[in-house]
Amino acid sequence: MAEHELPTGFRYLPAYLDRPAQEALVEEVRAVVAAAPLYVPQMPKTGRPMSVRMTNCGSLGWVTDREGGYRYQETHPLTGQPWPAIPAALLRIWEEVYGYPKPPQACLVNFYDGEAKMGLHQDRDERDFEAPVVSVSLGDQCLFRIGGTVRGAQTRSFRLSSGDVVVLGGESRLSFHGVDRIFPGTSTLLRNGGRINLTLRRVDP
Ligand code: MD3
Ligand code: FE
Repeated sequence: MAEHELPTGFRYLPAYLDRPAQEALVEEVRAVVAAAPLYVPQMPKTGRPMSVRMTNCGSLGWVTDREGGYRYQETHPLTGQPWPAIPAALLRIWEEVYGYPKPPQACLVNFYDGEAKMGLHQDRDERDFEAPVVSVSLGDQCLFRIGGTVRGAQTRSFRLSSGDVVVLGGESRLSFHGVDRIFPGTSTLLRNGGRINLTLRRVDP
């Protein structure tokens, strides 16, 4: 990645979803959360709680706790039940933005309240790095940061707004990224505020 540039394969699609589509997707997420409640993930080894609350839909879900660390599994860690299905509207976005030949297996649902953030990290618990990660933002804006594929490389920051889609393919698939802060009160989509991020992922090659 050249300095001042974003890694190749990174695509930012602002306002990909209009307001009615965002509202419909929020209803789908509410149904997912009703079946698979949001929970507080723990960092491996330390057990330190993350500030984001999480759940999943799809045949696999990404989970983390003190004992087991980062992993994908077929069931919700608290209910023991299979994750609910990925909503059709999300499967359509996955097909539209990249055309990957296989469907996503996991959709991680991250909920950020006004104080939540996510430190700079790579997503490398999947076995298929050819598949992109596709992110959909709903609700309050956030300050998103993306860097290179080695920690310490220059990073760039920008705001993600409700309805924005980000596609992380190619080189960007293994880039460091995180969420530095939420901007409370910047969206009317969610009655009680906050931000939802949905990331579609393929785990198996
Ligand atoms: C760049 N989520 O769930 S979405 C995550 O807004 C995660 O909740 C953030 O990082 C959020 O792992 C960022 C945008 C995103 C997602 C996955 C990526 C950017 C990425 C994977 C590789 C590189
Ligand atoms: Fe990530």
